[in-house]
Amino acid sequence: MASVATVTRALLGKNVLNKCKVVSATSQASMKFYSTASYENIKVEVVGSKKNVGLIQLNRPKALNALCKPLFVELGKAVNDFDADSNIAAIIITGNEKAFAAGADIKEMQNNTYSSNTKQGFLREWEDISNCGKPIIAAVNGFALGGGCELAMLCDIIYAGEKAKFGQPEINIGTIPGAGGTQRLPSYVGKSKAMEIVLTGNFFDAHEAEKMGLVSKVFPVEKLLEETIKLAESIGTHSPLIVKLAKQAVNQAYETTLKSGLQFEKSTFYGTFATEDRKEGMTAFVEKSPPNFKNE
Ligand code: CO8
Repeated sequence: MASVATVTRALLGKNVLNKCKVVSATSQASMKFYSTASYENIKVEVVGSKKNVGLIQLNRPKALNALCKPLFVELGKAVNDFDADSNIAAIIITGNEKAFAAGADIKEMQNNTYSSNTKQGFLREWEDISNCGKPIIAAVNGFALGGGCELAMLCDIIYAGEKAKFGQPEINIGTIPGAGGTQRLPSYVGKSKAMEIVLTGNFFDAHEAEKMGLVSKVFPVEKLLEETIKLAESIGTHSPLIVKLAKQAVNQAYETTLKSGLQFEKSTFYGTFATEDRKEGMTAFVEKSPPNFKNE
């Protein structure tokens, strides 16, 4: 299956990424974090014309990117590193054309017990993803099943290739979704759809996912990464501080009651008036000039 480098090289070859130059992970001292060499289950690159987009590709193609613990430990580290890097505006998580991720690794968890899951906090590394302050975009081609669908839902925006297949098939293997499939899915697609998906284990395609509101946009398979990088770059034109606050505020809509969510939103909105970037943004608008945000 094509690697990130292969995909981006192919795109560059077609001249479609001429504004989204791929930066070698080791080409700049400031990017020493992102040497892929230290990872076995993911690949990490910095992309975009401003080198401000962190790209993480899940890389267990033979297992359809099944989410084993070592993969999740690496993914959590890569997300944390990008979150801590002030050069990075947004993060993309992707897979390959056949699979975003076909779920938690069934072979790894086959012999787990209730007691071992509880004692070890099975897959607690997943929390690293939801704790990230920067926007994370899932670029989903191929299967996003079980934990793969839940990983996509942990991200802030989902873009999909037209052959993507989503589903929560845990019911087929005698379990239930364990990382948000019973909680996030209903709030994104409504109770009846979520019940149907969770109780049947049936897959649904990218266009259905878009119709339900799970996915923002669907693209031809080969355009997906390019379009996702463009989206990340567009977010990257805004104040990182305000982007972070906006992300927190939208998340409140899903993580709290409407009343306290609206209160949180109002106080965050008021709070933006204590920032230089809010002042700059409104002044620039009134003066009809481009804003020069300082992350202050
Ligand atoms: N885990 C481990 N290995 C997998 C997984 C998986 N989830 N999915 C695929 N593989 C492996 C296959 O075993 C196979 O390996 P091998 O070549 O060694 O036999 C290889 O990937 C290729 O798979 P297939 O031959 O099956 O490929 P097909 O194209 O025929 O089928 C499917 C593709 C339909 C995706 C099929 O592989 C499938 O049904 N996979 C399982 C999907 C699934 O049930 N996912 C849900 C898993 S449970 C889960 O995710 C719970 C999450 C809970 C999180 C809790 C957090 C606290």
